[in-house]
Amino acid sequence: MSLSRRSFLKGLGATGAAASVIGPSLLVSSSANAASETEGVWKTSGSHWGAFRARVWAGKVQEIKPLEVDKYPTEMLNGIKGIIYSPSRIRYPMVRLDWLKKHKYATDTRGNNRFVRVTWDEALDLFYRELERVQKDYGPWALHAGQTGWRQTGQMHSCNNHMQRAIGLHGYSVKKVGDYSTGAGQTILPYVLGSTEVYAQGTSWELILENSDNIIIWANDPVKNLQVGWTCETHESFEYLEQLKEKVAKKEINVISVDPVKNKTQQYLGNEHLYVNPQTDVAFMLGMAHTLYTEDLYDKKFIELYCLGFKEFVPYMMGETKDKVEKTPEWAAEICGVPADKIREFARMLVSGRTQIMFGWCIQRQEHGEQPYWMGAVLASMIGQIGLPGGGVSYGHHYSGIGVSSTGFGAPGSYPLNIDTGQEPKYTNKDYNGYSSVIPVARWIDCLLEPGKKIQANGSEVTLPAYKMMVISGNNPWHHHQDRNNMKKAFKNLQTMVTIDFAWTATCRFSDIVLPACTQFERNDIDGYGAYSGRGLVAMHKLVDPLFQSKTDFDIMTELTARWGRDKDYTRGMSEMEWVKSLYDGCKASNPKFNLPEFEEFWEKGFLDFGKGQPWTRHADFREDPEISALGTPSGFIEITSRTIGRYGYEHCQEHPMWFEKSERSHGGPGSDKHPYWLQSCHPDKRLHSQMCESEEFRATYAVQGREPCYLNPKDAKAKGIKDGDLIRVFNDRGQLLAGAVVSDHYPEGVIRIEEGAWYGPLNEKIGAIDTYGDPNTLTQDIPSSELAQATSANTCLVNIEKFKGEVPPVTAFGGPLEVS
Ligand SMILES: Nc1nc2c(c(=O)[nH]1)N[C@H]1C(S)=C(S)[C@@H](COP(=O)(O)OP(=O)(O)OC[C@H]3O[C@@H](n4cnc5c(=O)[nH]c(N)nc54)[C@H](O)[C@@H]3O)O[C@H]1N2
Ligand SMILES: Nc1nc2c(c(=O)[nH]1)N[C@H]1C(S)=C(S)[C@@H](COP(=O)(O)OP(=O)(O)OC[C@H]3O[C@@H](n4cnc5c(=O)[nH]c(N)nc54)[C@H](O)[C@@H]3O)O[C@H]1N2
Ligand SMILES: [Mo]
Repeated sequence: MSLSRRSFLKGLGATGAAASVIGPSLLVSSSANAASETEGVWKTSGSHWGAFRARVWAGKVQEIKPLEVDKYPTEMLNGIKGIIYSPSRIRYPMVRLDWLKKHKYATDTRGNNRFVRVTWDEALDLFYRELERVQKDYGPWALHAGQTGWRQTGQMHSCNNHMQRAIGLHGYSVKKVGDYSTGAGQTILPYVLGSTEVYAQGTSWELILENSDNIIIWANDPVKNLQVGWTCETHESFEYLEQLKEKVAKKEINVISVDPVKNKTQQYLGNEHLYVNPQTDVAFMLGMAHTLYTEDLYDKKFIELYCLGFKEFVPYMMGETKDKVEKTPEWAAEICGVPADKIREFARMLVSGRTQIMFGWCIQRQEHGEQPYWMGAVLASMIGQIGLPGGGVSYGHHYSGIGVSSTGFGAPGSYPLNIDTGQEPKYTNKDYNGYSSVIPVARWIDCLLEPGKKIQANGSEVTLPAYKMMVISGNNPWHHHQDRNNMKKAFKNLQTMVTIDFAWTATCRFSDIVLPACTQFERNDIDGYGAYSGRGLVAMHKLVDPLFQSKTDFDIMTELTARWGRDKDYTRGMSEMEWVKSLYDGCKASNPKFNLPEFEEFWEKGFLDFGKGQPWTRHADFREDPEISALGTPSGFIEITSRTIGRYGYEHCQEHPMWFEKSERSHGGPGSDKHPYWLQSCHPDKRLHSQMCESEEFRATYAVQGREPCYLNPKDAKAKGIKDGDLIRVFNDRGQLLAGAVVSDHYPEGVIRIEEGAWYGPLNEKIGAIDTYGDPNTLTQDIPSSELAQATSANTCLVNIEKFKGEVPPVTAFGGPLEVS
């Protein structure tokens, strides 16, 4: 382990390694001048981790350097080679042995990882046979092809689109609404602020740095999370974070992190940290609102001009309605752990100058995850600065460069998701047999366990479809969903699972047909540079040919659709490069102001830079004139009370924001006597979810005894006899896993972290088997946020820990299937 860590560091080159404690960092040198010094050719590409140039020699990617324009590259670029050359690559089409040879789909042994190698033709014939069987024997309700996720970058090869377009040419199927990222937030905020907010462009950093007196970084870790982006990431935000750091040092801006943990951003900025008990932010905010109200510090004019329903909310806060408890700072202090005086002081500080509140997304990935965002909007309304530069509330400044000014450049379109107008699928049956055709994304396991069940979702009733078959491409549900043992139960009711991926993830292990796609580095593509800034355009040159028997998703789906004679409809008769050029030409035509060169010139250059955009303030137009620029809410105003939600009559999301106790909560809350530690499964610092976990050398730089790290407080460690570097068992009534202890005082007592995306490696397929690598979703709860969003509540999870004793099982997560001849 330590040996590979050393050789890894050596490979990084001389610059920066010591200087970079934090950050998308200086770990990777940003000069590309080595090109002439070494053999091979340099090719341009882009990724979720940024744009880069790769030196290719002897048919192999030798080294990777960030593009010169990226001033803050992430060290995750060092993990890319390990994705391409991972021992966990899917090499050949594989079919699960028992599914192939036994009757009734052999669901009892699903997950035993025993697979046989088949030819491409055999695999695609089986895939087609299953599509036919499901459409003929059941109907569109029996196929779920809706789950999507973090497919690699590149608009032409966007694999979710490829899979859904191909399946769409065969027949109809079950689709999803919402996502795991912001399920609760994107559902509640349209009722309150008129848009999802989470994915909207935010006030520009320039204006925030210029105008804010206070910035509250609430449940938010931008320094960690801005390392990756949905399209090819620019890392431009880090320029502003660097300036913010200077302003914090000079005391020009008062930054406060509200977080149970001293996170990477707080460590980087060196700002004040306000500790809050996990999952209690709504109580904390209610205590602050109470202070602003009773001390007459809130902006009455703003509430009157721009908001609706404050009058109905106040009696709740004052203890006259609902639970009849007055939400005093003393009441809040008991729950959130912040002393009452500190709550008052914090509330007064919020109105002492221009205050920008910046929420992250983790607190809405919890039970009642709708409430903190709604209450945050109420608090911001009481402060009265929504629509002012450097004031108000934002819900996305940590994501994909939101807040970097936009040039106005419109990124290229992607490979068409839907089948073309006028086309019909082979099977036109649209009869869903009384089931819903669209489900809330996180409820797909419930469908398998309780088919036919009726649930409430965002004002509608959903009947969970009894689907029998699932097709997965570009996402990893055996990473992203909660409660592995519950999933194992549910998967007994699934007849056929087809997965298309380049890495042998746990999802492949639990599938029946597995098809090897190639990585983005093995195909040609085009992508926008800067999801929100419109900074430029990247040519993604194929670096090497597809490894083993892998193929592009495009080729796989062309061959699949050929089985029912629809391949020409699928491809429109165009090749990969014809598609890339056509996406470029479309983009050139729709951006006349940018004078794009001809395709050949762009492709040769590899990169076009459009410079910086114009600063902008979110909701300034609404503030200017709330009638003409009304919000998208039913009333056009900020809805502190929502009549629409009130009419739904839900128990866990009522007409205004409220404090609800959680089913599991640490620090004296429900369940904490038996399982005293709150497990937060935050987004990984050195991965993109489960992507790059398969990158061996890179994983070795953070793994502990080959296992995923579990961070915990020194006192908790001591109480359990655990030392830094020990193997520990983390468990609750849902499951158990092995992890490596990292003792750190950045974590408070009672809070532990295992980052999401750690590959699931069960010792065997049995329910309850220990996970040998450390996937936190072995332990999380699969419960909805509420009847409104039905979103994931991964962060409502208590566990216990102990030092691991006994024989240490090997890690089973990596290295592919057990190939049976
Ligand atoms: N406990 C817990 N769970 C969580 C979260 C949490 O905070 N805590 N976060 C949730 C969130 S916000 C998200 S967004 C989800 C993420 O969930 P996912 O999007 O499912 O996660 P990824 O690991 O990015 O999975 C992408 C998969 O697609 C494959 N892939 C990538 N590109 C291609 C391609 O071009 N072709 C093919 N065929 N396959 C490809 C990758 O190899 C990988 O297996 O996880 C959710 N789960
Ligand atoms: N490096 C990296 N960056 C990523 C991703 C990745 O996988 N890797 N994934 C991307 C994606 S898909 C998404 S959705 C975003 C996720 O973005 P987020 O969901 O915002 O990210 P997290 O890191 O899970 O959590 C942010 C902070 O919330 C704090 N927190 C958790 N619970 C509470 C609470 O109850 N109260 C308070 N006050 N704070 C709390 C955590 O301690 C942490 O510091 O990140 C994106 N960026
Ligand atoms: Mo996400």
